[in-house]
Amino acid sequence: MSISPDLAALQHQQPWWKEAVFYQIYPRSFFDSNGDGEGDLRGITQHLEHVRDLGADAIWLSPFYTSPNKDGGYDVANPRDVDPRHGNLQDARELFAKAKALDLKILVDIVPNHFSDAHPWFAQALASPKGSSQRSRFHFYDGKTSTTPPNNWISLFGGSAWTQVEDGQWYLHLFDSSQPDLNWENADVKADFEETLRFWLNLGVDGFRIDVAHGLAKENILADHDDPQGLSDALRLDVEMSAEARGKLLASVPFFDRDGVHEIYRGWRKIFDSYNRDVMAVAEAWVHPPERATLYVRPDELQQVFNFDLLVAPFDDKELFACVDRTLKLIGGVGATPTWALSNHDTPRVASRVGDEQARALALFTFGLPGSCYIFQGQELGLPDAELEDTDRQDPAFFRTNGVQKGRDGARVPLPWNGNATPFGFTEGKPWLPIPQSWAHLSVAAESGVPQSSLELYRRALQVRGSLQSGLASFAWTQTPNGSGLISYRRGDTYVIVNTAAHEVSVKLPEDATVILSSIYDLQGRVIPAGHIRIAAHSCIWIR
Ligand SMILES: [Ca+2]
Repeated sequence: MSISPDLAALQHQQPWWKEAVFYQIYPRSFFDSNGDGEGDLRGITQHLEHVRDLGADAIWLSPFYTSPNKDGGYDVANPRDVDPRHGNLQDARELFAKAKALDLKILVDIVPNHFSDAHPWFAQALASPKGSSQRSRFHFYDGKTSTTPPNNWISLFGGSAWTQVEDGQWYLHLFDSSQPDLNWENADVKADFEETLRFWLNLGVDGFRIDVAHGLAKENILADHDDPQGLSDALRLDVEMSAEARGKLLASVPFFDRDGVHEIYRGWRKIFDSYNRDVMAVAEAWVHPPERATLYVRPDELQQVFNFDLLVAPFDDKELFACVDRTLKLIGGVGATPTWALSNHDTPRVASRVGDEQARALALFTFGLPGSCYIFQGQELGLPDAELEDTDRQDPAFFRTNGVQKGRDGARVPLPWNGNATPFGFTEGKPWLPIPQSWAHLSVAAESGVPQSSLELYRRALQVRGSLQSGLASFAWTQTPNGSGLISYRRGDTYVIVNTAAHEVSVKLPEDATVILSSIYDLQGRVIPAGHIRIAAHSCIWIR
């Protein structure tokens, strides 16, 4: 793909992350190098060419830090070391060196809302008296009575958000009881995270994905909420609820998106800017109303904030248009970079949520948009959520709700690499979650070189996407919802048209338009001389 000199100059000027494609690696499920059934850093190093060949610009590594792994590594016991199940610091250095050699930038996860109860600080807090500085690193309080916690908040993984310790005090955990929330008003907490940021930056990473970035500051911590279960449900994407009910509840969260979080990120930004390269961070921030997302990407704060709208949006012209248009106006309106994600490790996979054809169309639709795209490992293969037996499940959300919430394991099943029989080359041992035998045709090897495959569609699309990187200015809607199921936009000289209807729709095109990408393979490369094309149901095309 040739790039005009002007465009090349523009790309040179703008920071690398502005229109980057980030590939999210869930280390436990990427590739197992030593046969113990769990993915590891060496496995990532060995197979990083897969990410380069896909056409991604950066990797985001979900946590690989020392952890009892009760919440998929998001329960960190030492944020400045590698868990033995994933390898060691030397393996991390080798992985970072390999990424640099492949010209891939590196984001690592930072988990500032809580530590694991296996972090030395928590043992120190338990061993210290009420009111001690060791306890003040977490949220320890006396209960309302000797048997009633300080308030009625519910953990996002179910059950009370409080657990009582031996001397009668209670500690707050918005997630699992093994994940005590940190008290960000404590100076030790602030200093420790600054040390962690520097530690990884000094090892060469290019930035961070900030877990629960909206959760660090808590308000009214000793007051009850008037609908704690509703609030807890509203905060989970896998619990169905009307948008109206969800919005109403989310407007009253006392522990998320409080104004106090922003001072923390202004401090972090100063650290990022003290490095002589474009260090960036993306916030996982669930906020309401959506306008509040823009606060995280003010010029002296973070560079990106995840936009989760597409993780829940139905495959519908009006909904997609509304979601994209709102994001472009909101985020673009403050001069920040929009982000687009269809799947991640916390939500149902897009192919299961909207269907295979629709997922491919959605991918093409979003890859043309201005901003950054995040791809969750396996999304490029079109993987669905795996069906799991309850006996195989590992997500604490499943256990804390007695199985009411099935949890997120279905999206976390290891990648199928090659061969005809499960576990498809992922491991020489027994994978930590079983890989369905029905995935034989979805492995990297099975899809490579097969033009109709999801993998080859992603590879082609990301290659073509590179020629579009010209910022927000070049974007314009060319078809807004009109009842046909079609919506389309122009990006520079390229038109992206998606048909959300369950039947084909005829569209008039400029004379001699060429289909440069199609989510349904048989249109690929076709020149449309007569000016009309029939766009298949649930499909997306790029034309030029
Ligand atoms: Ca391993």
